[in-house]
Amino acid sequence: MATKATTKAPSKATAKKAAPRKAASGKAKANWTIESVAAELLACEDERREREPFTDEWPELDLDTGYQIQDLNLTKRLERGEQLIGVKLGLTSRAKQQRMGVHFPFVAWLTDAMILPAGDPVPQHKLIHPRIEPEIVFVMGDGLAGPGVSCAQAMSAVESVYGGFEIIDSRYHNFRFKAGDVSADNASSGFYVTGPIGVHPSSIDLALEGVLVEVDGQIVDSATGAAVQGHPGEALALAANDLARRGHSIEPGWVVLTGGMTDAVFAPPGSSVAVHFTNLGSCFINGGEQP
Ligand code: 0L1
Ligand code: MG
Repeated sequence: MATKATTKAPSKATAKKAAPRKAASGKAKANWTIESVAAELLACEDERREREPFTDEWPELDLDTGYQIQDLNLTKRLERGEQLIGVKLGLTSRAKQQRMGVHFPFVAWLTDAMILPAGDPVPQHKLIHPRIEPEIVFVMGDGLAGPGVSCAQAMSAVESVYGGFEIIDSRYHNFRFKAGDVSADNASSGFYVTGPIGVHPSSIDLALEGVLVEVDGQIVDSATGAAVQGHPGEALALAANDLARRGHSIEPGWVVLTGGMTDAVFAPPGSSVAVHFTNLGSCFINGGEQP
């Protein structure tokens, strides 16, 4: 499928300045801007430091302003040598939406710094409070450019499908955030692991693909692919259409994480987590060591 939009790091010139904000009491609060929130979020990530959500002080920080912050930090990630390799969706399942209190899906960036080789432990020394969630992962054969992309069109651009998991890590205390906070925070990005079996999309019914989540030998959650927007291909179409609104498209070769199928589980040092898919194999991870 032809790619209509280009994928480029967004220009800083597009970033709006935020007006000074006042608390309900009328007292002026911190004067956050797109630039200062972006810098603070990257600093929190680099320093393994959590903070309270910006919307406590900047209630107008909405999804689209969060996207501008996310885009600015993508530019900074690329400037420091990371490669853009794809996108990830957040909150595509009801389980995740209910748990996080944000009731619509959104899109964030994946760079090569977020790849964790299968078999590595949770890199606790780089993370604040990691949680693990199972995901259906696509590798794109063709590009995909919205608007108006359907699930069937999206699936025809997929080269292979994997099971896998994401290690999310919010920069917000207790994962407490609103839509603007979490989109700014690149949808709590941390790391992801791709499972051992890749299949052509025509050879699997993804809506029926099951997953069991095991923590320390106990099955704690389960879902099927239908938990993700009815079909993970719907999430892929949603990503293409949402990115088109932002002037971007999905590129051939990109990885797309379609969103946590279940609520995420904690992965503290010493724990062990596995996700078992019906047809896409199992992935295991050790919680690693206290940093
Ligand atoms: O911290 C979060 O749960 C927000 C990111 C959601 C990621 C996902 O749904 O896959
Ligand atoms: Mg996820």
